[in-house]
Amino acid sequence: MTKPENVFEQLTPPGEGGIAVFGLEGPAVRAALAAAVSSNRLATLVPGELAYGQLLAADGSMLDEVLVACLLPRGRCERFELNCHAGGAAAEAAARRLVELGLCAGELPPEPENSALERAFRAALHGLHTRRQTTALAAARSALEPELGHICKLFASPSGWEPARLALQQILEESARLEPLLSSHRAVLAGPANAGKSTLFNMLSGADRAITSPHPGTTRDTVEASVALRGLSLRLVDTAGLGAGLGQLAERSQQLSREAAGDAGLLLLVLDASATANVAVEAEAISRCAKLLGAADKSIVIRNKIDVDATRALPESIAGGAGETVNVSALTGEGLPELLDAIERALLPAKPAGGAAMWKGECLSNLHRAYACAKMACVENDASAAAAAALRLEELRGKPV
Ligand SMILES: Nc1nc2c(ncn2[C@@H]2O[C@H](COP(=O)(O)OP(=O)(O)O)[C@@H](O)[C@H]2O)c(=O)[nH]1
Ligand SMILES: [Mg+2]
Repeated sequence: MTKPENVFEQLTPPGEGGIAVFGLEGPAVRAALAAAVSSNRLATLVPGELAYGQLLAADGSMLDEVLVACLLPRGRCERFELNCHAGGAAAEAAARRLVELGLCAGELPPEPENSALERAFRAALHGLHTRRQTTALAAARSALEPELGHICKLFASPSGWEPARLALQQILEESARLEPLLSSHRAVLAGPANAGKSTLFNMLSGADRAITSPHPGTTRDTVEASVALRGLSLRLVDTAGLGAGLGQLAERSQQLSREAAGDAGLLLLVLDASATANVAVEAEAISRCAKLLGAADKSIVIRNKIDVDATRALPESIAGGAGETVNVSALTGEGLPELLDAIERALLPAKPAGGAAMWKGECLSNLHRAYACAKMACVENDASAAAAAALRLEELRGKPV
């Protein structure tokens, strides 16, 4: 008997439970669901995402409210789960509708034992926060498997060694581009008191988490929030203003700020660009800011309060520092898109091209080792090195023993 291509199976026991869950697998399952479930998210749903909608009968009447989950594919086949109300009749109606849509009731293929590669990708998915990240990881994963198969074959004859080395090099380069997209970055807002750090923090995190006020020294502790900016995952940190400290508490706050800034993957230095800034009071703060800027790996200087005016030039000690300068108003949102562009450029200097890639861990180390063997094979004309490279790749693709 030939196996039906598009299958569904009720995973929950039949009867009067609260929810019935159907597992669905096959190349035409997404199109079938999109035709019968009223959710425009279905067409682009990626693994790990849910879509809510109504399951509609052929005449357009509503059968049930449902949740569709997109699962990680097994091999090349897409997999979904359809969650609907149980209570017998609803689940039966859903099952009938799935048959009408061309799916066969049957048993889903058993979960295959995962290769090292598959396990690494599944583990990686858990650490991600944004759609851009999961889409990039899924693209890298689906391109990697066939590419490694192709490279393994190249190692079979000496004329294939150099193309194999080049192909591995491309995977490693794409992996390096993918890494900052999938990682979480610590971005620290620092600068003089009253520059607008907390206002900007609230704007970027979309919540009134940090207290803002015209009184310098309002922020004492560092405040943190996880935010997604341009699909990048950031841990955003607001800090107390730097400057001539008033008393022990202020000094301690500022020490925390400096420590936070020292840890930052990205320093966001906020300065008041308007004529309202008290330049004399800020002198000490600016010299502390310049030090932070000098020590920062990556930085952006943010000239804030341009809704008032932007007449104040950057202090010399700051203007000389590395990194981009962006004009914004944390109050009105002016300049925010440009700030997000600058943050994206700083954290993701080269965008992944959507090719085969691997993300961190043992599998990536194995790819590096395979590349080292491939290089040796090419340079030394060493057949045993070529065999070792192919073996490493087979280990990645192979099933556990
Ligand atoms: N006009 C204007 N006022 C701002 C802007 N950003 C912050 N402020 C005001 O400046 C004061 C200090 O802001 P805050 O965020 O507490 O500064 P922080 O000390 O750097 O955290 C508050 O009264 C804010 O409302 C801005 O872009 N434009
Ligand atoms: Mg503050």
